[in-house]
Amino acid sequence: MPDIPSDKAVLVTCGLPYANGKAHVGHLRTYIPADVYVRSLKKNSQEATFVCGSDTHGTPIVVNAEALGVSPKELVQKYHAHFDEVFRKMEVEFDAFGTTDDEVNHRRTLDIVDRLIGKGYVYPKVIEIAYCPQCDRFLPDRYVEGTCPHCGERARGDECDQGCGKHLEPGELRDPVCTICKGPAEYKQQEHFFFRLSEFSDFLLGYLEQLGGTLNARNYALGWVKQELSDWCITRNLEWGVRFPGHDDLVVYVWVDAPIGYIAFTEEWAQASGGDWEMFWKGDCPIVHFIGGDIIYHHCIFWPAMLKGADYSQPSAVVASGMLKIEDRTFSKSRGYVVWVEEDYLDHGFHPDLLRYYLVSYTSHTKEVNFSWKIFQDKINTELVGVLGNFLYRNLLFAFKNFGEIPGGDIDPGIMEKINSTIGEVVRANADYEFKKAADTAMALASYGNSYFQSNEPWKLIKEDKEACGRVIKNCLQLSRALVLLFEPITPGSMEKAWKQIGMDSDVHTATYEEATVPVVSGIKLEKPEILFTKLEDDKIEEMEKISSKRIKAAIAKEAGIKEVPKMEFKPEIEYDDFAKLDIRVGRVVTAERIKKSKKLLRLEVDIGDDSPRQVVAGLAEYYKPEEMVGKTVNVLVNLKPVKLCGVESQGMLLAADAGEQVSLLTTDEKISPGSCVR
Ligand code: B3M
Ligand code: ZN
Repeated sequence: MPDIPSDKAVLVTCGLPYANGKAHVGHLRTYIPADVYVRSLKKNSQEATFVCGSDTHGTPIVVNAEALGVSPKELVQKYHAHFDEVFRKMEVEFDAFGTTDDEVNHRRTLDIVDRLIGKGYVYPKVIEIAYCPQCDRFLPDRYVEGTCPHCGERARGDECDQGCGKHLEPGELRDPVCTICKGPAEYKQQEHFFFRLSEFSDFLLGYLEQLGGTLNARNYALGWVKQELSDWCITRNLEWGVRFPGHDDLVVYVWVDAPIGYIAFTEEWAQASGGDWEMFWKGDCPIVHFIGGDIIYHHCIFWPAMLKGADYSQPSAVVASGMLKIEDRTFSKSRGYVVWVEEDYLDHGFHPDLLRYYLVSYTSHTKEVNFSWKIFQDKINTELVGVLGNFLYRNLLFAFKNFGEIPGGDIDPGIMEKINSTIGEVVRANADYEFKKAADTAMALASYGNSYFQSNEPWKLIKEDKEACGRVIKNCLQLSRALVLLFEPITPGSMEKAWKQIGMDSDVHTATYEEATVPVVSGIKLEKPEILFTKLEDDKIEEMEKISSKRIKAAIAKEAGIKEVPKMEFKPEIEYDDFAKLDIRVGRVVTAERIKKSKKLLRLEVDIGDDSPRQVVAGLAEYYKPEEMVGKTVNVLVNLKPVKLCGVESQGMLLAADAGEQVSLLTTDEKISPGSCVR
């Protein structure tokens, strides 16, 4: 049973991207299905408004801006423009894409906070706030790290991101450390303001029971509400953000003004379009939030309680997507398991429709998508190219070549019935947020089209009975029309082309499903069709896999503190005899000291199993302290002609691995006596 009435205008939102970094495929895991959902609502003649915007406040942005030496305003403007452009390129069409730093959002946030204060839902409380004596500053959220009090894992000030995922209140974190100077932090008392979330348990229990959307959201939230709900601290010591009323040293916590952005962006849409924002936020028109599965608590507990407390309407449905894996590994920017939308996808010439189709049809919306270039290639080539593209191209090309226009004849009632039943199934699947099922159902109609074309053998019929052949092709064109309308929500750009190819000059993006069963008009001229989806070749995919594995290698090296080796040409081949001339021995460093006039050189005495230690000068002073060298097992080329370096004679050469900025001594993997030969 769809949880959204089909006779009311719907407001659809997407979780706001942090304006703090580039768009990656993980972001699209939520945005593409939401865009497909809005397009399919409109296709089903339902009014839908789609708003989103950049989340511009909060400590991650302030910390990042400080690190980059720019203002938070500059940082968020850069990434807001970036997301706006990426969404356009990926055909995600919002009716408004604002920022939470827009004046409208400041105003709306103050209205809501003032209402909550006025109704006694906000109270002051002196709490322990992490403070850094070295930096002489308070440490909200991402400015402090430590141990999670619930699970003992490393955690950030406001969430245990490495462990149990719980939201952490200020002061909860154990062993606080300042993330700026890495020094130990302490807790200092300070007055902050709390929202009485605990007073909304009964309301939330009733609200969640009737909440629409995906079960993962409702059940996760119900689980929380059935436990003890604690009040939320809704203020932070930051300069950047929405000022807390009457306190110039405090701003509201980012999870207060971020969701209020949904309302502000609806207002911005209304201002621009003459629409009515209050029919959603003060009225009974449904609101559907699309979010990532990691922010259910905020959207199903904190946000509806805040709206209820401030006498605003609450969301009708929360649709929480599964997360994304890259090549079966957990998505991780720091470990290189990331695919950037622009530099890894669009900049390599991939059409947005391919990724849209992959993300929507890979698995059920609440399950995890694994992005793998090989699977991507296979899915596109088998389904978009092999089934949909193949049917559209072959029947249009046959019609163009043999008739030049839409032929005469009747549409079989069976074909119309097939189209109608398919559309009914697709509408129901989308209403249940089952976008994979909707895509597969539409693709099944394309397979039906291929079998219909194949079984009627128009290439023979054209020779025997051109009229009968024309009827078959007209039915294929009717199926094509339905398919273009069914796939417009998923692959809008390609279907815009296909709509013209079947002789339509109207706008496919505003056409509705009803038009799928309006008979195609005989006599309409057809142009030579172009291929809509081209096969992804192996060498292209191998090129993308190389980019991914190079990034992962670099990330692993970086995480292990190993510098990447600059590309160095290999030397020409030698004979074994050339190598045999080298006399390399194991040595143990006996003494080590810096050479006065040099920044780079160390003077060493190395025991190489000879009567007395050998004096060796080594360019290691930038990588090893003298005291670190004493006792080390090293490898020494002992038959190199002696040479004077900075006036000190070197009677041999230490062997070390050189990776540009990093140098590491060659040693042996177990104790072995000095003088042992290296072969
Ligand atoms: N900016 C992004 C996240 O935590 C956060 C969402 C806000 S939605 C109001 O996924
Ligand atoms: Zn500090």
